[in-house]
Amino acid sequence: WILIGIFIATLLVAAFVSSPATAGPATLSYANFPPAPTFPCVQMERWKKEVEKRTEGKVVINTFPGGTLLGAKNMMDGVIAGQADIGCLCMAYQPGRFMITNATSLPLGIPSAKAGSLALWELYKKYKPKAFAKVKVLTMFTTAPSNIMSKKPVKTLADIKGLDLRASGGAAQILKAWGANQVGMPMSATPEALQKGVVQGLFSSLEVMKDFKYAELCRYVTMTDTVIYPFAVVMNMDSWNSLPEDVRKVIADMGEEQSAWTGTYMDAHVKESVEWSKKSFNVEFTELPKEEKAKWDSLLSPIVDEWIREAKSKGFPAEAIAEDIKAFTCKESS
Ligand code: 3IO
Repeated sequence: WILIGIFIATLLVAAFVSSPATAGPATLSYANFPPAPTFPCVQMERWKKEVEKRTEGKVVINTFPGGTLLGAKNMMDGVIAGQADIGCLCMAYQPGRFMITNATSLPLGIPSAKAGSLALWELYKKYKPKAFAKVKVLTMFTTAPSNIMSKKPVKTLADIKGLDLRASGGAAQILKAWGANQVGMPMSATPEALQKGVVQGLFSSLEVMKDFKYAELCRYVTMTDTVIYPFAVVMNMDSWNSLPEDVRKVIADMGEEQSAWTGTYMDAHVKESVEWSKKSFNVEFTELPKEEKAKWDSLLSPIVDEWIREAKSKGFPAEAIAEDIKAFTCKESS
């Protein structure tokens, strides 16, 4: 009887230990580099809430905004190494590392964050770039098209010549083509650079006028609506594989929805930020006259050709990538 008792007890313990239902919820850390009120963190909180709800308590997600767990430039490697289970990164901060997805920040005419986000997600699904082989990609999205925010008015190419403006990746290439003195740094380093006068402005999507209070320092906006910044949310492969199958399905099924949600949120939030900047700081918005705009645009035309040459030399199907981005963008904006 004693032996039978021990046998039954052993079975019970084994069942308890191996059953995921009794193991309690999986706890995941999610790292982000900019401050909590900014759009990458707003989408992070939305995703956390939806995943926790849809998995009915099987997952708990602890979010770390503001670079408290991983910073802008070590996000990808930090997630690969398991310092965070999940991380949100701006791919423009490592242009050579993410050749295919960063091609979305060529001047190819992406008109909105919604169209850009879905085109980027489609591009990722089609090419499955090797750059992501070591992680599980949960979603991708883009900012709205970039505009110039500056302490001085910029109305002509002469005004932008030599001006210290901050950007990264594809957007930085565009500033260079316009003759600005382009200064590269992540968005999270920009408030201090603006404050200290290291830069006279920046080139990014306009929701930052409100979310980072840049409108206080940058009283001028020049509308160019040129180029987006692409983002990815990635998960450590072991953390992903350790999740129960039904949880993985919920998360995988959310990839496209989260991309569209973030694009839609971004486009609406840009409008709100523009109105807020006008009302709160009397920010002056400049639309370039047609002839001036034509001059600015003509300086951008070599950029795509140069990228195609470089990407081809590295073995990428460069023309097909550029054509696909245009086609996916058209499809998503119609
Ligand atoms: C961005 C990055 C972090 C928080 C808000 C943001 N809005 C636009 C961006 C794009 C970007 O990464 C950049 O560096 O301009």
